[in-house]
Order: sequence, then structure tokens, then C-alpha cells
Amino acid sequence: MSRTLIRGGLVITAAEEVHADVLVEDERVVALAATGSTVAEGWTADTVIDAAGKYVIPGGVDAHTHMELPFGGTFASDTFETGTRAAAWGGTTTIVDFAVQSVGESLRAGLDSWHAKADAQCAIDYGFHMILSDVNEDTLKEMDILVEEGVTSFKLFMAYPGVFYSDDGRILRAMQRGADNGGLIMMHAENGIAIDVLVEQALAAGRTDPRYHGEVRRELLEAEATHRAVRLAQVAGSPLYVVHVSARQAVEQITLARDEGLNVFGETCPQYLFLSTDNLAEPDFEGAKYVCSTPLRPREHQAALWRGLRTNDLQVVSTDHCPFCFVGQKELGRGDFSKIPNGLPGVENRMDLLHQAVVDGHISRRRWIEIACATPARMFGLYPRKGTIAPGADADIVVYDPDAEQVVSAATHHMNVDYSAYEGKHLRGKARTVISRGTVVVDQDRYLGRAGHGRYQTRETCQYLV
Ligand code: DUC
Ligand code: ZN
Ligand code: ZN
Repeated sequence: MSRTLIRGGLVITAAEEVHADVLVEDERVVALAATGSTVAEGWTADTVIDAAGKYVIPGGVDAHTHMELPFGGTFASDTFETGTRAAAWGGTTTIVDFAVQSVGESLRAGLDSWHAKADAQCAIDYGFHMILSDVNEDTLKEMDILVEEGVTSFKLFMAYPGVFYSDDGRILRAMQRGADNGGLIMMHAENGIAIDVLVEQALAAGRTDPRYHGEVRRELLEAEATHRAVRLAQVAGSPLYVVHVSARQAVEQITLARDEGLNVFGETCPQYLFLSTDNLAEPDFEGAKYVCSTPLRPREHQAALWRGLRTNDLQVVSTDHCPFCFVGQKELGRGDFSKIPNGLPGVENRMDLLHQAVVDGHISRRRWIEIACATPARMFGLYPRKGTIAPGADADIVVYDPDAEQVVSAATHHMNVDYSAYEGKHLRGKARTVISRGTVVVDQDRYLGRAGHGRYQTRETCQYLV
């Protein structure tokens, strides 16, 4: 048995902040005791990590990533190996990635191919949601089996007709099934049918630059789809988790639903909190770096998102990490914004950007941990194994230096992508030591992890439901 002692830090969880020493045996936390107490002073360990002046926080849980996602004729540029390594560098110790069912394929086949991509590759622990592209009698039955096996959430798309899109009838059927089997329906809420009309019209009028991607994917079409998803879920009697919320009007729909007592949850992403349509309008096709869906919105929307996070109308910040290199990938859409692969890198930056939000006064320290660690773990059935520091929890722990200064750059990041969406941004705070199930994987700017350390996590159903 190996023992690790993390001494003298400020332990921050969603629930509290305490000056405590944390004792780890093998892969688990076994005890916390007040720093300086006779109990803590009596502990011995093989490895002692000095955390004085630092935060000791749960490893981040990023519940929305797309490693190696096939999209727009290319693949997201991070593999499970490179993407999970980058996540570890940034203080994230669990990801939940989206396995994809292609049209005509079974859920099992899609899930198997995602296991094959991730198996023995990951630096940190990982689980899967399932993207349902083809709702039919067979796949509805398969949903039950997947929930039993620990794949307890299913993403549906109201966007991308001809690819991932499901119509309202299919969505309703999947929601009804989720209401029965406990699976959580995650929704990409944009009216893709209407958006495709606007795309066609924009291109015909010669509006081909990246900024038109933001213009055609109208705020109202996000709000309308969010409203429709809420009501379909209400009719089905199922919970609903709306992914990557970016528009103020969509937050309003979620707030309304929650005020009515519905089990509706909302996620946003750092790109919507820190970037805007100003980035999409950058000249020389640079705006392509910021093309994702839902799209970036005018800066004014950020205040509504921050407010939603403070009031708990939004509960989770995930990355929707889906990187495409500028050279050779984003460039596929020169002269036609609709051919720019959708997605932004961010799995490495999320914990630090949200810490900067603490520094800037948007959220408290405990709320930082709540939206980035504890709530995603609870939402997707991983708590308290993940998302907190408590006896019995996996020892996924970050010793975080709140005073470290860093400048974000593609020159120094570890994601397999040739640009950073946050290039040049000054941030206060950085993960100093990152521990995954008791193993130090990053320490003081050295990577000590390995592909294959990360273990697949089966998940319980959403823990916010009675
Ligand atoms: N949005 C993105 O930006 N990329 C991948 C899929 C999605 O819904
Ligand atoms: Zn989506
Ligand atoms: Zn996504």
C-alpha cells in the first residue's frame, strides 16, 4: 500500500473551505484532518506534498468532450491520448466524452468503436455519453441496456439535419424512454431546419465569412429549440440537460422551466463566457478559429450566463472540447463558412479560466468547484467517487497555485491543435500538482502520467433526481 499526504493546503469543495491535511492510501482519499491537529501531525506517508499557500481541490470533471470526433469531413484533432494528457495538465482528471451512433448503426457498434479509440490511451479517467443519431425501436431498446451498463446519458440534436438531427417525434420517443429507464437526455438545442435555410440564403448572397456562422445560427433559434425541448421533456415526463447554452434568451427558457419546478438543467462553456462575436469577426479568416455550435454571441450575453451560473439556473461548465487545426481543418471552410468544422479546443483551459472568474468576482471559490467538479459528477452519476475530496472518494486531487501567473498560448499548451482560442490571455492560477487515483500525473511543469492509466468509468443515473 502506498500513502500520500497532502499537507497544509486550503481544501475547497463545493460544500466548504477548510485548512486540512488530506491522507491518500493507494487510489482513494482515506481521511482529512485539521492542519496542525494531533491527528494530522501523527500521520506518516511515503510521499508528502507540501500544499502550504495553495488550494487543494477535486480534479476537474469535464462532462462534454469530443476526442477524435468525425465532423465535416475531418476528425477532431485530439486523440484520447493527447486530449486526456492536456486535460491533466489543466487540472481535469475525468472526462465524459460522446460516443457516436451513426445513422443505420446500433448504439452498441458506436459505443464499441469509442471504447476502441479510448482503451489504453487515456491519461485520466473517462466515461461515455451516447449520441443518438437514429432513434428507432431497436435503439430505444438498446438505451435500456446502456443505462444498465453505466452509459446513463444520451445526446440528441435538434440541429445538423442529415447528420445527427432528430425530429420532434424521435426526440419525444427517446425522452419517454429516458423517463422510464433513468437515462438523462442531453439536448443540442438549435433549430437546425431553419438554420439551414438561413445558411443557404447567406451563401447565395455572398456572405461567406466566418462571422455569418454566428449570424445565421440566430439567438432566437436557440431559444425556440430550448423552449421546444423543455416542453417535449415535460410531456414525456423526463429530465432534460441542455448542453452548451450560449444565448441569453435560451437561459431565460431554462430559468422559466426551473421556476415551474421542471427537472431542466443547463450547461455553458468557457468560450461563451470569455469570447464573443468580436472573435468570429476577426479578419483574414481568423474568425474560423471561433466557429462552434451553438455559436459565440455578442458580448452582452455573457452577463446573463454569469448570472445564470450564480443563480443556479445554469449548473455546469464543460468545454465541448472539439479541436480542429486552423491549417488544413478550419481552412476547409475558406469561402464557405458552413464548411468550417465546428468546435473549439479548451479541455486544458477550463479550470484556469473559471479560476480567473473567481479572481474577477463572477463566482465564489466554492461555486468554481461546484460547477466544474461536483455538479458534473452528480449530474452524470459519478459522485462522490469524483467531484469532491472526502473519505472514500477517488484521490483525484489538484494542488492549485492561486497566485501563479500564466499567459495562455498555443506555443505552450498541450492540446494537439495549432492555435489557442485564448491566445495571449493573462490568467492568475495554475495547477501545480495533479493526482489521478492516487498517482501524480503532473508535477511542477513535468508530466509524469502515462497513456492507459485512465480507467473507464461506469456511471449511475443522474443524482439530482428523486
Ligand atoms: N458543436 C460543436 O461546436 N462541435 C461539435 C458538435 C457540436 O454540437
Ligand atoms: Zn452540440
Ligand atoms: Zn459537443
